[in-house]
Formats: sequence, structure tokens, C-alpha cells
Amino acid sequence: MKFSVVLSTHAAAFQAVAFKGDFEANVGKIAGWGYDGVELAVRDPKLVNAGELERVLSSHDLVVPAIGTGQAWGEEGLSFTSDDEAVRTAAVDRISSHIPLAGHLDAVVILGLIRGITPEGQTHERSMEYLVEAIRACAAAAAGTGVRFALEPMNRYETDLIHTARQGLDLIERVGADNFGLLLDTFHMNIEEALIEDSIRAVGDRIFHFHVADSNRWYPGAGHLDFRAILEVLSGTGYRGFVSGEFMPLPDPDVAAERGIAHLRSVT
Ligand code: LER
Ligand code: MN
Repeated sequence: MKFSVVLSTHAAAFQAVAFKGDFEANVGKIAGWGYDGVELAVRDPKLVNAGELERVLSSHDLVVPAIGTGQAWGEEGLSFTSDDEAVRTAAVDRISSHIPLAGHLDAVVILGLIRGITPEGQTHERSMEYLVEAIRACAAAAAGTGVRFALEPMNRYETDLIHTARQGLDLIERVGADNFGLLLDTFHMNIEEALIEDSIRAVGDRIFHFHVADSNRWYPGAGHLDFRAILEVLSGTGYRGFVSGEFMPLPDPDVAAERGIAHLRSVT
């Protein structure tokens, strides 16, 4: 199995990004602990120097399996389901602007918090219409590039839109684009799914990316999830992508990253 860990290219507010700060030093440490890749959290690809990024990553033999985009919501309020058309358009434009970098890196573009939260006075049904429309626009913008998008079902405390794998599969059906699938995250699944393993099997080849954190959102091995069983089922679906650590930097980022991969390797 190939493992990566989330690293922000710039300072970020989101808590479960394990690493922030000195990018190159963090990349070196991540490679040293035996990770095969880094998942990048990128607010705006305009702020990323792609050549420099490639230089740092290739000097440590690391690849980028996925690009997280949630900071555009967290720090700028961009959302696919806003009641303001200009905000929805800006969100679609921002996600589309990730396509060249993602194509270059062969990375999946993550659709997490960018889907937003239904604003007061708007129906859930209307939000779902906006969501389908926005994803179709992004999928169409990437047609022919090989770039794929993965929507992440997230727990009820973070959004009212798409909590479970089943809801994600229904959305895939509605969107109807081959380059659109799901990102499953064990932290969210532990809250929302009846049985994590069954949901992984159900999504099967539409799993485009995979996040791991333990039940308490600490590193794998710090809670009560059975990663041996989870990763065995994931592998059984034919998934050959990355298993990416997105966990709290506790007790500190270095200890979390080192213990996390040690646990994952010990059960696979
Ligand atoms: C992002 O991957 C995620 O899992 C969310 O919880 C972000 O808030
Ligand atoms: Mn996640």
C-alpha cells in the first residue's frame, strides 16, 4: 500500500492538517518517515510555484496523489451551494483553476468543504441542484485532461450535504461524469456509516482517494478503528491509490506522522 500525509503549502486554519510551516523541511521529514507521497492542501493554485514544488518533491522522491481545496471555503468562503451566484461561480472557477496543476502532478482534486453548507432560507433540494451543477461544470472543464474529482462525504457537524457513501453514490449517479468519484475518510465514516467495511465495498471502483484518521481523529493506532480490516477491504476493491493521513497534529505533528505510518505499515 502507498501512504501519504496532508501538508499545506501555506499557513492554514484547518486543524487536521498535520503539517504547516516550513514546506521543504516538512517534506524532508515526511520522506524520512517512509511516506510515499504528500497530499497538498492548496487554497489557490496561483500561490503555488509549480516548478519549485516539483523540485522539492522529486528531490525526496515523493509524489502528490491529491490536492485538497477546503481552504478556499474556510478562508475565503467560496462555496458550490451559496445563494449568491457570484460566489458559486467563483468556487467553480477556483476548482477549475486546479486542473493544470493536478494534471501535471497526476493528482486527484478533492471536493470537501468547498461544497459549502445550505444557507438560511435556501432549501436542501436547491443546494443539491447547485452542487450537481457545479460538479458537472468542473468535470466538464477537466474533460480530456485525465484529471479526476473526488467528493468527500463528511460528518453532519461540518455540512448538511452528503454525509454517507450511499448519498455520495447517488450524487455520482446524478452528476453522470466518469471523472467524478468519492474520497472516503475513516474519521467521517466512523461517525456516519453503519459499517465502514460495507461502505468501502459499496463504493468500490468509485473510490478515487482515501483519508485515514483514527476514531478520535488522532493518527491511526491512537483510537479504536481496525485499520487491518479497513485496509484489507479497501485493497479488495482493487483500489491502488494512496492511503492519506489526515489527522490532528497531536501530541505533536512529528510524533503523529511517525506513529501513524508505523501503525499502518504494521497492519498491511
Ligand atoms: C477534509 O478532508 C475533511 O475531512 C474535513 O473534515 C474538513 O473539515
Ligand atoms: Mn478528510
